[in-house]
Amino acid sequence: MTRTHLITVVAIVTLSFASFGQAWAQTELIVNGGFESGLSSWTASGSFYYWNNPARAHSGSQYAYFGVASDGATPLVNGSGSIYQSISIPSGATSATLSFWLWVASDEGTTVAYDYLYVEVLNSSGSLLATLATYSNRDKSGSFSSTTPAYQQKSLSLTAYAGQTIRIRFRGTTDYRTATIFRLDDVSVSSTVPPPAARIDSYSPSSPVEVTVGSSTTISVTFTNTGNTAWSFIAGATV
Ligand SMILES: [Ca+2]
Repeated sequence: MTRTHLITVVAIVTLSFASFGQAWAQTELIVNGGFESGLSSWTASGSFYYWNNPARAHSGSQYAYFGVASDGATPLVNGSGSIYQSISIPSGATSATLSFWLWVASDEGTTVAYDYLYVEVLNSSGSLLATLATYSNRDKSGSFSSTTPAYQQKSLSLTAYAGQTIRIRFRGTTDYRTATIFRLDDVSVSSTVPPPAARIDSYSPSSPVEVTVGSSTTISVTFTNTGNTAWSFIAGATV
């Protein structure tokens, strides 16, 4: 007498994504934004300098400035200068914010603007895309020789540039007389990227397939990364 046993083998296929479970990622894109390494990582031209004086820095001991000669004291007349840094804002970033601390000290009045500091966005070729903000002697917090730091934090949105490589440039100009100094410290670009996600688009075989003991079969699954950061795929199967 023969008895037939039906044995069902259940295969459990585990699909996992190595970067799942990540929180929203916040990334700092500016290097040496506090100028503690001088103008390292910044490309400077003209009369834009840095200075070491903990009493005048917003944090640390150094800051960048425009409006005064490289000796840190002589008013810069008919001057110009800039610093910029290239950054790549991740595609899919839901926010990107440029922030910095600015202290404007001037012997000019506050009625007419003579000396300027522009905050600009350029493309990777150096073409001007936008002027995000314009500051001048009208924004001064005290006289040119004032020694009490009067930094103000500024925040400007860069979200529109998600997925692009851009230059963040600070560019100054002064007129023919009367000093204005723009002190700049703790420049930051913080971007926020959502956690990764995935969608299963197709798989095969899509109908039951018989696998005999000692043999193997191939299961093919196609995914789309629907998040904004890269993930790696780990497949495991147990029988
Ligand atoms: Ca600093």
